[in-house]
Amino acid sequence: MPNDTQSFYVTTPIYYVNDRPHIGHAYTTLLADTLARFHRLRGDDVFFLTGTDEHADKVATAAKERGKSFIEWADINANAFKGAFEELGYTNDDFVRTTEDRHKTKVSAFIKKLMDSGDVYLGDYVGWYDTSQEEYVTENVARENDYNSPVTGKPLEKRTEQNYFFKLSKYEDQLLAHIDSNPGFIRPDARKNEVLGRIKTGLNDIPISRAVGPDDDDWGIYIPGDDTHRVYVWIDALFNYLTTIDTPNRRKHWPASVHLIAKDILWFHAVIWPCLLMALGEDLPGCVYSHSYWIREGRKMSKSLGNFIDLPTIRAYNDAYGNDAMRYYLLTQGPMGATDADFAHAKFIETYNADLANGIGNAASRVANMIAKYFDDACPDPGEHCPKWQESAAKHAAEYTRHINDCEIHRALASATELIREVDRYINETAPFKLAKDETKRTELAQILYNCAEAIRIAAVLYLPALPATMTDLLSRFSCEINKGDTFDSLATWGGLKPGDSIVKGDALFMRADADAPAPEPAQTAAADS
Ligand code: ME8
Repeated sequence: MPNDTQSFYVTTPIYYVNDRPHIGHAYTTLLADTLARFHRLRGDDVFFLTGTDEHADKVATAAKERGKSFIEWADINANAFKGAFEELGYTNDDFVRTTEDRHKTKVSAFIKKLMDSGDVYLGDYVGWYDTSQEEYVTENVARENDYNSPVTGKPLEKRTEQNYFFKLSKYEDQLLAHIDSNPGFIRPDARKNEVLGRIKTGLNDIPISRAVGPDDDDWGIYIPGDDTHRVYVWIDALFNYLTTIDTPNRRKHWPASVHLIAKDILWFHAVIWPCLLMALGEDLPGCVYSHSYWIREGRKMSKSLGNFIDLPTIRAYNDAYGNDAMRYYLLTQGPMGATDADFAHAKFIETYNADLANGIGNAASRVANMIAKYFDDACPDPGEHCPKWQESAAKHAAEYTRHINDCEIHRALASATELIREVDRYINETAPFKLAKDETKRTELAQILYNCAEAIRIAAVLYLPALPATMTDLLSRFSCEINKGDTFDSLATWGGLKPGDSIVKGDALFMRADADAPAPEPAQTAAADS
């Protein structure tokens, strides 16, 4: 590893196990996977964590509805998430379940520490509880929404509880100062402004426990020294980011570099979690990146509409167009900024054809074909390297790196796509297929085809974290095997291709897709256990 090796710790939300994974879960985990792959390639010491959040009321309710015990249902769905992420090729280093002892014992220890320091105290709480979201909403929010959930529209419940409270109010100034002096802490800016607006209306202390009811099963994490209260599921869940790496070998990864989440859970991550960390004397994460929502063909995805893009649908797309094609669509067209993104089949095909089949796929095959034909499958000798191309490739690689460091993966990929467009324009302008007819133009032809091949090789390096299978294939066809010790920077530097290196044509990386073909349908399988 290079000397400037840095720790890179990326997390996803841990997902509720009341139901199966869908595209939203896959999407956030894919973003994390892409960042993790990039940082591994950069030579960083990467830790990528995902997992499941299991002690929620809605998990217990879903289990009861199916006549299963809480843990039976949690096991089924946690395995479904684990299996899905494996199938989709995500490279998480660990998968945490909040029902595991390694998590539970550490949550108790952290809560104990907060009780000892006086940051957690016992008091009374009366409020409006949103059971569908497992959270209390403020009186204002309840009133504005006619006492229905602002997210799902389901009726709110008035609850009075004796609770353990966390002194959130105590950390308001410290949090504001942190947000102010770390402009990249909450991203994108639109989300930061929302959070700031809400903090400025004042932070109240928050309940962090729930009374244990007479019929409750034995699940959750008890408040230390009080088995009549359990740790509120949200507090239990947030701690996963710390409990999983709170071991002698993994502690070096704290603080997390990036917590990837969607807008629904921003407040917990951008306000409550940092304040808990401040109370514990822990460093704060580098960034909370909150993306927006996938919707489907213009409509919100919901259980009642039954229109979730579920794993079988993702699998159908992967089977029809390849895993990388689906990754590319999600990564480039997904809801990275502050607006929702529509999953539309027509858009999938358009993006696939424009950037993959007619983009890097076509450029690579055109150039490999010409090298095969005019230079016997061997990389031609450019003589001197072309400063203009060197500069352009370096500029695109630098832009790519800057965007990916800001978690703007869609923008980073656009830099790679732009490099390929430049190759296309260059081929059209210089028309190497015409020069090939003139023996006196051999040197020029060699230079042009070298520049094309080398620019394509570098674009493939930039695409690699997003399109691992196809770009590994393309790079090996262009004599660029990735060996131990290679880093993103060395691989993306001009001059990697050497005269004489073999260039293999191979089959099309991305077959052109028929725009009129219907959307792939999931295979009919026996009803899942749900
Ligand atoms: O909130 N579009 O779990 P959850 C994009 N357990 N992303 C989506 C999405 C959509 N339509 N729907 C869901 C929880 N997601 C808690 C988190 S973390 C300490 C505890 C993704 O199963 C997105 O990442 O409801 C969102 O934040 C997450 O799934 C919510 O998953």
